[in-house]
Amino acid sequence: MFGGKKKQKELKAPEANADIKPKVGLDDVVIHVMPDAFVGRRTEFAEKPKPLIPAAKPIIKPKPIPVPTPKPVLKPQVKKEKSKLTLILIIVGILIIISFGIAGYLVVSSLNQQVEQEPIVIDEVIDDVEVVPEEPAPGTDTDSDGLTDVEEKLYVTEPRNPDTDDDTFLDGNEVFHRYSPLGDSPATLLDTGAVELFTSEGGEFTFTYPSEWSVSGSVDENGITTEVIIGTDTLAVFAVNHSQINEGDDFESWYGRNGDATLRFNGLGETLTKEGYNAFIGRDYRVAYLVVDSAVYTFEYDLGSELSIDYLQTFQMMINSFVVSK
Ligand SMILES: [Ca+2]
Ligand SMILES: [Ca+2]
Ligand SMILES: [Ca+2]
Repeated sequence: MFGGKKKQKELKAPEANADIKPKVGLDDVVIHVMPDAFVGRRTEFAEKPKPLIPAAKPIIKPKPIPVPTPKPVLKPQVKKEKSKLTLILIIVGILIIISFGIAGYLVVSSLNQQVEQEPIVIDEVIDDVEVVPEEPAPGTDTDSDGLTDVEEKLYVTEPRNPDTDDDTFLDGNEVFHRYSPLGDSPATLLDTGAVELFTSEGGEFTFTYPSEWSVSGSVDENGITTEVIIGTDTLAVFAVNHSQINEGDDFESWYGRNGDATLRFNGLGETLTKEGYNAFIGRDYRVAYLVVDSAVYTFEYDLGSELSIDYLQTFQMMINSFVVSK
């Protein structure tokens, strides 16, 4: 088949060559020369006629208004600030809760401690009261005349007048010396009736004591009064004991055997009574040892359970009034 077409092309080749134009020779060239009138003149072009309808200005596409994209930083800042604020609020809230918790714990624990400690404190106070007894104190002397308010009743003197009879001698001083604090007549305390005279069973000794008080003496098998007890209008008690110093002994040796074991002999005060007897004053002025020859008369002011020392001046009065009858 292909062989047949090749033969046809070969047959048409001479016809195609007949259409080829012949080569151009010099005779066929036309040379255009510029006329002299136009040589050196500038080329001018006629102005382009303006179009009747102005060309529509190209529509300027409005530039897209740049929408300011929100700064991405702001939102995070707000978020951050918000988150910071939230964090702070959370922290503050936690702190408040913790504070309330601690405060509540402290209150509860303190209440518990109070509840637990109160009985202990009370026990301690009770123990202290039991362990440390209250020390006795001098009785009240309102007018400072040497007599307590309680003693002023015994001698019918004025508790708010230091010199009831206005004789320049204080009430207490007059009782101490056994004078009447109520005036010149009667002159002595015994005469006023405020005190009475006690005489021992065998008449060995006498002394005065407040009339309102009670007195009782004990006598040994020889009929000698060995002890006198004076009861007061309080729980306090006065006592007078009579004892003998052994032959060859003195009062110091007697005191070593019979005296106050808690007070040495050198700790005793020494004085003379108004009747001229040697008196050794013991502890707190509430013990006195009157030494008369070989006899020792011990005066003792026993407070009992009283905490007010109300009769110290009366105690002195009794000692000063003591007389040994030979
Ligand atoms: Ca007084
Ligand atoms: Ca008085
Ligand atoms: Ca007086």
